[in-house]
Amino acid sequence: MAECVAVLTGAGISAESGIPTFRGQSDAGALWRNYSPEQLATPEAFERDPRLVWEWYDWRRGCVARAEPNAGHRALAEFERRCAATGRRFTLITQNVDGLHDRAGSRQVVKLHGDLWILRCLSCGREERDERVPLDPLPPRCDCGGLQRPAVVWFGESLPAREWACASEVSATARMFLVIGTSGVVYPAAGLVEIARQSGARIAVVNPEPTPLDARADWLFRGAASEVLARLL
Ligand code: BJW
Ligand code: ZN
Repeated sequence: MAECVAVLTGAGISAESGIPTFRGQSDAGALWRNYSPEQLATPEAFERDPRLVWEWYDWRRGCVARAEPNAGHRALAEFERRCAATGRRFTLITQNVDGLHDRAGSRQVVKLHGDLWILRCLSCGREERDERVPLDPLPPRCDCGGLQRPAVVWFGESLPAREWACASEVSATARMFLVIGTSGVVYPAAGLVEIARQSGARIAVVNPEPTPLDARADWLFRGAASEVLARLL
């Protein structure tokens, strides 16, 4: 079977594109209007105040629309091309919803937490891609009149079944598992590292800060994703 390389990315890989992380070094950096992600990224918050939650997403969509993929995203796309050229299987598992891996040219991208640019109707379930920035009106509505939500995964919600199955399978078969720019505190995504390790993968962690996943690492690269990945390439 082809040698398999898997990568798990988090918000840190997009930090150098100017997109705020969820749990910044200083708490203030991760807050939006004094709300933490744990207060906004929940179905309960959306039920309580859909407009408030949508204002947060609309602001983030604006940040992402103005951003460009950085050298870290591009290095992973190049890594994928090199794996393809040498007969290795490469899968990029991301917790990010910003779409910057796609824009950098990555092909095999498994989006565990959904997509910021897709809206899902709460009444008829229809999903549509909508790249307008800003969205008007807020909250947006489907053609059927139903309230739309961002097609992302909030706390307490299950991850999309197909993506989760693919990510677990890839993690269990990887020889090499790279963990880049994630605080490693959100499950089940963080648990993929343990799945990979128990299946015999060598683990490399890339992060300027310590994380709970460091204890599982065979190699620890303390630094920004763009610099470390450029060196690794
Ligand atoms: C750089 C850098 C640079 C900076 N270069 N690096 C087991 C134990 C405890 C709790 C649970 C558990 N299992 C499940 C749970 C509950 C919960 C959970 O994990 N809670 C914990 C937080 C306590 N999980 C869930 O609810 C999940 N669902 C689930 O389990 O379903 C089953 C179930 C159903 C019903 C009941 C119970 C269970 C769903 C989780 C969904 C997470 N959703 C979000 C929002 C997505 C949409 C959106 O974007 O708005 O996903 S929350 C947010 O956190 C987002 C991220 O993908 C996710 C992870 O964050 P990430 O990417 O790691 O970012 P940061 O900011 O935390 O870290 C950035 C890192 O980058 C830092 O380390 C920096 O140092 C680093 N960095 N610059 C490299 N230049
Ligand atoms: Zn609808």
